[in-house]
Amino acid sequence: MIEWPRDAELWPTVPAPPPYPPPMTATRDVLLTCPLDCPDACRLKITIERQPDGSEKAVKLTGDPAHPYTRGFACAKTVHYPARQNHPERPLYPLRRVNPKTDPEPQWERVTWDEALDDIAGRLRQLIAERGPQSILPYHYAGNMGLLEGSHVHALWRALGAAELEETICASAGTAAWEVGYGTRLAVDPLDVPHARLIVLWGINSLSTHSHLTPQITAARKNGARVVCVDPYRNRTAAFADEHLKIRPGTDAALALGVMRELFVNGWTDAEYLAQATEGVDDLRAAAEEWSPQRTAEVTGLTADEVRDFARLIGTTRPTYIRVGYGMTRYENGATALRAVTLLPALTGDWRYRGGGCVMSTSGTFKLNRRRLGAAHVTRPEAPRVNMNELANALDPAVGFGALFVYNCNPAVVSPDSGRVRAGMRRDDLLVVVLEQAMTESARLADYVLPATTFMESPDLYTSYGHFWLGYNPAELTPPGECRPNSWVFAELARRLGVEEPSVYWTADDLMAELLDTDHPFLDGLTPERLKAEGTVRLNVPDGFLPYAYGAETPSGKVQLAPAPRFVPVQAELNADFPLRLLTPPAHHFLNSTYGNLGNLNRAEGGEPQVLLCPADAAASGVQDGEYARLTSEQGEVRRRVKVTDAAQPGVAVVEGTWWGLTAPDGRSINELTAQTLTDLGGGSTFHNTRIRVSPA
Ligand SMILES: Nc1nc2c(c(=O)[nH]1)N[C@H]1C(S)=C(S)[C@@H](COP(=O)(O)OP(=O)(O)OC[C@H]3O[C@@H](n4cnc5c(=O)[nH]c(N)nc54)[C@H](O)[C@@H]3O)O[C@H]1N2
Ligand SMILES: Nc1nc2c(c(=O)[nH]1)N[C@H]1C(S)=C(S)[C@@H](COP(=O)(O)OP(=O)(O)OC[C@H]3O[C@@H](n4cnc5c(=O)[nH]c(N)nc54)[C@H](O)[C@@H]3O)O[C@H]1N2
Ligand code: SF4
Ligand SMILES: [Mo]
Repeated sequence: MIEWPRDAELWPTVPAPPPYPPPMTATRDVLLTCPLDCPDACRLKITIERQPDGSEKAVKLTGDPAHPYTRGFACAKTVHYPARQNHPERPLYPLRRVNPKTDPEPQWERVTWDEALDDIAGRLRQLIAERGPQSILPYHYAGNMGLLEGSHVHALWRALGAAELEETICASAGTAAWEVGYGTRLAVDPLDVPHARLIVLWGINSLSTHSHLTPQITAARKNGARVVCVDPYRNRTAAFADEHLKIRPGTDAALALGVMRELFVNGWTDAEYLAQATEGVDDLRAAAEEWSPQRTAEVTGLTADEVRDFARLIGTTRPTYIRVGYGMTRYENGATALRAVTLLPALTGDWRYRGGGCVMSTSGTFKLNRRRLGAAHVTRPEAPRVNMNELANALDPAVGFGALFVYNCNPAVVSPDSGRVRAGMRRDDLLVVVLEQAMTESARLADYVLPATTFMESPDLYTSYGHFWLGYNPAELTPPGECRPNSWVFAELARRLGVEEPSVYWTADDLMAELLDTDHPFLDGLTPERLKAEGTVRLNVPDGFLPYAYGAETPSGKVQLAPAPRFVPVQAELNADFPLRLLTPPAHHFLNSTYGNLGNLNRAEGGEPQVLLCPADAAASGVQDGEYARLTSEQGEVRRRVKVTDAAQPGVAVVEGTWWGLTAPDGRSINELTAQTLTDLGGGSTFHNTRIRVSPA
């Protein structure tokens, strides 16, 4: 028999059972705006899963079914964002390079944030003292489109008086051209596209690069609309269209002028619109007069009948919706090309019809108070300006930059003449800091790699260049390791450098209050509280918005047709040495160089970059399908596998996508072939201007 002690205190204490472990499968769904440089700015539904150790991880991503424009799907690339976010090589801690940057394989030591920032700040302070703040070159683009992490964080550099980087790599030629004709970049509501009877996709591979326009185009098609694609090669969009005009590269201004002539000759212009809303029609008529269908055909490589039929279609179909991309702008004569094309709806009066007109970007509808965004108000007029397309030149030692600070950008891959860019980054007298989410080839050339957060890990606001919704993202995930938002890194550097400008230290809340502090009717009732509560809010752009029906936001208040755009051929002519024009447009499964480190997306793109050649050019170059070939330009040489296809036209070679050099057979970026040449207006990039020869490898 057991004898129990009478005194309860003598009983053995039973330890409390441990709490039930959280179920391993617990998940929650969150809604966030896609931060990538893409017009669609999708509202995404992201599934976050709690891990056994209590941490959380994004595991699945799709589109928000409730968002009227996103319509429940994400693109073929961003559905894989979780793999990029959880990538095994994602930098999680500050890293300092321990071997020379000229060694092919970088070696790193992990350092604390304090060590890294103290040393970087010390070196910047020394540079400022010895050579002035203008010896610091920040380099950035739109890896993150957030108004805080993408746009506002430049405030530090302006407060310091560092060199002012002109962000020209993508849209500046188009923007400058649009401004001449129309002023601010306003646009037709993408949800009005189903009203269009003719859709022209002109120099845009929209099925790949603007995929949420596709349901709208399909709806228009169901209503009987025709779809025409104008592009030098048969891309996905051309294959989808009812008709493909395989234009010779760099000749769009000629085609637009040829169409205009037919509009004038056949009386397909809208006299009332021209009188009320435009200025300079006589100059445009005179410029168009020279462009008979025959001459237009000779220059553009189309037939005279194709030119006539295209003009008739545009002239007699209301509403016609023209969606231009940046493809035609990436030439020496690119801004003029875009200006010519975008003036077509001013002749036909399409701006007066719902679903008619032309769209390049909706950016101008976001009438935010941008006065102090990026501390623009403290920009110093004496700060040297550097066109980002000329980075290769800027990194020449003679120019005198002592520090390069890269964020939201991957210049070793995406910038023109990238062979020289890489050589410049390797200079041992240049401090290179790369703030990154991925171990990119730019990061591999850094003295310091600093680990950045992603859009799920820090709060931000997002506009769009393809629709009218403003987005707000709270931070939904705790950053892994020691990743930090750009804004945190810059504030910490600013503190160390004694920067007093208050806007440098703004949080997302401060910035939101500032940006929404405006009386513009498009932002009526759009308060920070509402934006935070709803997450995505449509601007108060009126339903059935007709942006240029009565004129434009130009100094005259009218759409400016004069001075008329005039066709000037690309000066870098094809010749016996360089008989082919090389186009390097975006790949379906990458977003610029983002996603280039995901194996499955590389495989979806064919496993390695390929050069498309038509059978005649392959034969003339002595190369065969499936073999490697050398591609040589005035800038450099790369090796690529050949794909012989009639998708390409004679005289045109195509390599889709800015692949990581690491995934190419020779380790080289395609931009080793492209040049720093600038556009006729806006200082833009001219990636498709490149002339090359192809020879057996
Ligand atoms: N899947 C995917 N989507 C993306 C991107 C991506 O990399 N991948 N990038 C994003 C970014 S940053 C941007 S700027 C946009 C760019 O998206 P787009 O504007 O669609 O891309 P572009 O490089 O301008 O090329 C578009 C098309 O123009 C054609 N083109 C080239 N030269 C000419 C010409 O002389 N005349 C005409 N008519 N067409 C020509 C090219 O062959 C190509 O098919 O896409 C965004 N979306
Ligand atoms: N040959 C050729 N070259 C081209 C083009 C072409 O068509 N042909 N297209 C051009 C165009 S249109 C563009 S827009 C440029 C784009 O060039 P980039 O702006 O360099 O775009 P990505 O290659 O996507 O690289 C963006 C980088 O930013 C990083 N990033 C993203 N979010 C953050 C963040 O919050 N913080 C930090 N610190 N980093 C972040 C990503 O990890 C990624 O490595 O490329 C241009 N280059
Ligand atoms: S990359 Fe573009 S299409 Fe893809 S999810 Fe982001 S915004 Fe949408
Ligand atoms: Mo771009």
